[in-house]
Amino acid sequence: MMDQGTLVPERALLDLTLTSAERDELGQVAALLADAGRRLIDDREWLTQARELSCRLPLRLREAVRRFRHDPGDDGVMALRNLPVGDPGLPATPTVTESVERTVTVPAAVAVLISLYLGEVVAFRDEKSGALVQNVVPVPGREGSQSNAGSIPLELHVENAFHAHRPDFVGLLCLRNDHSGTAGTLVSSVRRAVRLLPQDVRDVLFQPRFATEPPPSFRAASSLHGRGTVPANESHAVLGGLPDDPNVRVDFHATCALDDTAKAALELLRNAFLEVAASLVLQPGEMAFLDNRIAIHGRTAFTPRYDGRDRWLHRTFVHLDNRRGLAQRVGGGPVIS
Ligand SMILES: O=C(O)CCC(=O)C(=O)O
Ligand SMILES: [Fe+2]
Repeated sequence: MMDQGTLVPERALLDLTLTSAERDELGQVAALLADAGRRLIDDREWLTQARELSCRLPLRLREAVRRFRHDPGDDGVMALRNLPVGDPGLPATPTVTESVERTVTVPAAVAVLISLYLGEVVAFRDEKSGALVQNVVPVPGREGSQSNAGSIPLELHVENAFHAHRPDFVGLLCLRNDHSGTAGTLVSSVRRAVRLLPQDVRDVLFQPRFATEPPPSFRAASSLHGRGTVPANESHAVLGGLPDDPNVRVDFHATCALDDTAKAALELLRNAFLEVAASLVLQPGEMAFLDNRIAIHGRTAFTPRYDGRDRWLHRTFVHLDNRRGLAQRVGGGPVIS
């Protein structure tokens, strides 16, 4: 596995550390939005205002986002640093399951503003109650879960790989890291991994010889509501598009191969991803965007203390196309059913 140092030189173009003047500029726009009439984040009028205000982000930030949207680089990751987020002033890290951020805060406004400059924020009705800003926090009793509530290593996955309208990008904004400051989002990219695979293995991965289950969060939600909301588990290919620069659709916890040859190919793909993976250790005030078509992600293990100061990320999902999956959007809005 590469260490973080290996990642740095090649990443220079896609990463941005705000100057203190830019941090203040962004803080002012976020504060304006956080004060906007005490609305809820999921309120359509608030989102409209957030979309307008996203055009007032610092110029270099807009340039970085535009560059990343055009070409997410070999890693499919953009890291933004020195955002106006972090202690002092944060409440205790939430500890409840399905935690989301409904009321407008400066960190939530920062996450939404940047996400809305990248594209359209979306969420899934059956995951974390369809909230547009979700909390990634360790939950007591869920340590061993293969979800973002856990604290054991989380398997590499494309976000919501089972879903036809899975996000194009995932945003992760760090409010607090774990106590040791070492918990990392493991990131890897198909652009790097595919180069390690022989042609016959790639050929198998390009064929519909795989199926992917919904994650535990979706399953819980659908049984809760007694709805058949989860799309049929159709067989699909793991790689798609251009042979030498494919998109990827896999979750190494939830995707299974439908025959032995496919199983062997999937294992080789996992090994290739692990070989080129890097741990992106987000510290408070840092936000990563992952291109969910190219990059896959997981998380290293950490030890939660449940003392109000545990690791806390805000998560957003972004689509590039506001008409994608429109027929499945609740009231034509950002929540996908
Ligand atoms: O905790 C992390 O760094 C990532 C967790 C994750 O996969 C997610 O929230 O989608
Ligand atoms: Fe994830």
